[in-house]
Amino acid sequence: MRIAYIGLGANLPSCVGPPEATLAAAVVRLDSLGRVTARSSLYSTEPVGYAEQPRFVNAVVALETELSARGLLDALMGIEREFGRSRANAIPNGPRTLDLDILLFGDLVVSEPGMEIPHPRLAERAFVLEPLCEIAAEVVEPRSGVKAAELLRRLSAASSDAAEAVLKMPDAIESRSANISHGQAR
Ligand code: PH2
Ligand code: MG
Ligand code: MG
Repeated sequence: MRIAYIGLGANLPSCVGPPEATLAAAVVRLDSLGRVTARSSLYSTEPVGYAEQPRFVNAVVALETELSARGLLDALMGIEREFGRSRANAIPNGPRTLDLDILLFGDLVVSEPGMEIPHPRLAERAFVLEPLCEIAAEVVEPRSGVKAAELLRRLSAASSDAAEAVLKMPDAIESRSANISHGQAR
């Protein structure tokens, strides 16, 4: 049993509604892969990497699972497809109905075609580090040996813009749509 930290992101509506509703529904699907033990707030974030697109909604969950890294990655891509994600003709870093990324998977380090764990751009992304620190500030990034809170502190020191572009959202919508409560669940 390992704990995976999964990054969720969306900036296009899906079959279940706006990005907030997609993320709430995706958390319920993630729970079927093991047990979601913590979830962050939703964050409204400025697009990174490709500017001409809507703002994203981002969040991070902790998932306890028996799946292998490859099994988890395949399951995440299956859930992305359920919510209308298509990789055909997609713009790199462009708009999407749902993105599910393995950020950390216990202390596992994997470098294989199509699968890089920890997420290679974790330390550069406030839209990932802010929600990750909300639920697991002490978790260690195993390549560097540095805690999430320290990665966020360094990023904020290097670029105050990055941190300012990430805004915590009020949680009225998410708690109406999902019965997995905020923070430490069950
Ligand atoms: N995902 C990307 C590229 N840029 N920007 C924000 N704000 N949030 C994302 O989830 C995101 C992004 C590629 O996966
Ligand atoms: Mg991504
Ligand atoms: Mg992805």
